[in-house]
Amino acid sequence: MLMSTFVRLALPALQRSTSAVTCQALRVCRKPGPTAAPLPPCLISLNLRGRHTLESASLPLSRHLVRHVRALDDDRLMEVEWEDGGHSLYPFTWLRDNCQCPLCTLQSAQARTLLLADLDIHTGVDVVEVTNDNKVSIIWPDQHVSVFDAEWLKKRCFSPTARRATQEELFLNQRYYWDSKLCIPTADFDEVLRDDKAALAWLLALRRVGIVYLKGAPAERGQVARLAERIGYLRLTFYGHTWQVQDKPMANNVAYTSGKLSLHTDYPALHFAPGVQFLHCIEQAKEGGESEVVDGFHMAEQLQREDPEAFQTLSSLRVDFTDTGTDYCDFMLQSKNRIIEVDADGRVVKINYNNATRDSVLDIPLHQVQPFYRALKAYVDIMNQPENVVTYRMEPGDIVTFDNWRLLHARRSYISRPDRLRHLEGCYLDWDEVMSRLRILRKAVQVHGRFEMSSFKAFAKNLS
Ligand code: OGA
Ligand code: NM2
Ligand code: ZN
Ligand code: ZN
Repeated sequence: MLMSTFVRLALPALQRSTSAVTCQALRVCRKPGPTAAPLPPCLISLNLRGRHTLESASLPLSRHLVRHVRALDDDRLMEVEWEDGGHSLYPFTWLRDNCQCPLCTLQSAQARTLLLADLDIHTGVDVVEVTNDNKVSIIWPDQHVSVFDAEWLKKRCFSPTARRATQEELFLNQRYYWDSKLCIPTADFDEVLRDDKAALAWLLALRRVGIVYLKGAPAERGQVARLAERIGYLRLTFYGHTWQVQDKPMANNVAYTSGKLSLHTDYPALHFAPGVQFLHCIEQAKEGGESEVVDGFHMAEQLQREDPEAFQTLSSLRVDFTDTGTDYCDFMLQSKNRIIEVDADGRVVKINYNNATRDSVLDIPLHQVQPFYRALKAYVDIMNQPENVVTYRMEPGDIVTFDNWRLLHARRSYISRPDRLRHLEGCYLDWDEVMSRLRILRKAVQVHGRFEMSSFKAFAKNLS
């Protein structure tokens, strides 16, 4: 089992701001060369911004100084010239729509109260000017006044580069791809529950790498729920709030046997599969029951390179999945999902595949059936290559947390013994809630630019 040891990364920035705090960063070991994502430029700029914040802590609003503003009336745009020489353009309509004053915004909710019905989408401006405290003020033709913070404007700049940077900061969509050489990032269960910096490092790695191992949980039920509550709330499904993976008589799912589970994502029988999964080992089998994971996004990228036709098939055909039974209550699910889900720009965003719940109903034209099987086989063959699979064995007290939209996971068959029943407790969460907690923690830890950069320097070093 290739799993990293804990490392304590001293973060001078954090130490300065929180006395003698050291940060237990998560660490990934080696990453294969060809797929190593270079450190994204946006992370570098985040770092610079973080550093700047630290050094000018008493001047949090003066990071981006406005040199000049003017109205381009013909184009109905306001142009901001920044002190560093850069320019940003903002449409009048957008500025009026996003007036931050108490008449236009419910400040306690940070939500817009201005109605679209009351928005003149052809508005001009009377006056635009820079205030003494580095804000931009606009007087509208009806004498309504809007004042915009420079930092607020900077973050909302419409240039492609700025939009990309802001979206990356909000959604952290850059991923580190890996293969069998991955050392799974590992953290301490109690520390993640107790310490915000440890929790942030956990969630950042969960997002970027897709899997984090937590050690040291009590080997009893209830721990995945505690972990879910650290984030927000768990995702209820027909298998219950949490569920017990055990060899059960009359099992309502192949997971509840001692058989082998081939590489799968959980719950493609739902149109919105759970984004994140926690599995806590309470009792392990004496023989068998080892775990395997692959990076489904990386494998999809490989498929696209090696067999574009198969990639095209799996990212376009909608496959039927089904799940019927009784658990939390009775259920009769049907779904149609693309095995490789891509966004409008062709980027892979989700894998939906569990061979056990793939329906015998296959709603595709006759002549596409054989090409479909060929494509699926090509994808599964790639993910089964030993150089792509990470194998580990869970012991009581271990919790694996992973991206169920990205990873496929498997279990080797095991010998079931009634006196030592293998027992994992699992639960699901969704990415919206996980990302929400991540953003809050990042804000709480404050020097997030520096913090993230430090974490990812550790990753990058070990990944390339
Ligand atoms: C599952 C599953 C893994 C295991 O229950 O869906 O993947 O090790 N279980 O039992
Ligand atoms: N369990 C583990 O897709 C699936 O059926 C995954 C879900 C039973 C909750 C298994
Ligand atoms: Zn207003
Ligand atoms: Zn599973």
